[in-house]
Amino acid sequence: MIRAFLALLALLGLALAQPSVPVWGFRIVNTYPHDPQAFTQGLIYHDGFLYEGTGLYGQSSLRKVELQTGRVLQSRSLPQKYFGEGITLFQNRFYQLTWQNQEGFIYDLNFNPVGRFTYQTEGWGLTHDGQRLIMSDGSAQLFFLNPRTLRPERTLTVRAGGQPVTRLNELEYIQGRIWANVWQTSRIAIINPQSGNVEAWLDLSGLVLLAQARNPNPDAVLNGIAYDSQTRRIFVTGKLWPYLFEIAVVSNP
Ligand code: DDQ
Ligand code: CA
Repeated sequence: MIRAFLALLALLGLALAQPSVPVWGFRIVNTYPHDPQAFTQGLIYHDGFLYEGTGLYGQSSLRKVELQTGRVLQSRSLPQKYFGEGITLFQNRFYQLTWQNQEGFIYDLNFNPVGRFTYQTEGWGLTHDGQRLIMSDGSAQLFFLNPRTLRPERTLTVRAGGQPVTRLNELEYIQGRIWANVWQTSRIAIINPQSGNVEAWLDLSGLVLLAQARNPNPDAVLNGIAYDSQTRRIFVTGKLWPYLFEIAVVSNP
């Protein structure tokens, strides 16, 4: 009894010792249409266009999308047995993960297949830091892949206030931080890539409410972060969302 009490006290002390993670808000800068059939699993911005990876068996694709209209300009389907996941563009090659197939696809800028690779975990989100591809698998771990061998060279456990953050999903490397959607939540974790600490939460529940009003499907979760490094624009959307938003972070909401 006393022991349990002491253990509880120790836990409480630990919790209090952890600096709390700030929660940031957002402002909508622009609203664009988004294909409400797109089960968004990967999103990036490159050279004036969005590129999107979509999931679900038989509906998975890699697409080039016009920002202003949401129009799909080009699309390559994955074979029926693959559930498409995160995408990134590294040195003029698109990399696309699959959920439970443990197999990734590589394409050139015109979506011509140029290779495949395998991995040992599930595939969820994908981005890169200019040196390595960074991959999530639904756990609290991030894997840094050598872009030549596509083997993990480093794993990083993501923690917020000392606690592991599981279900890390779609990723984007933005100004030296890894941004990660947390599956089935309205929050993006902003992660220090050295320590794995969540430095801030970005609370997008306002956007989630907007999207849910249009599509109450429980799978229609926040997912998809893209960054235009040239103009420093940040885009977010969700699975089956009718909108894609350009947002600005408000650090004192
Ligand atoms: N993931 O994006 C969290 C990695 C996977 C989401 C799977 C959502 C289930 C949709 C229905 C699956 C039908 C087999
Ligand atoms: Ca992304």
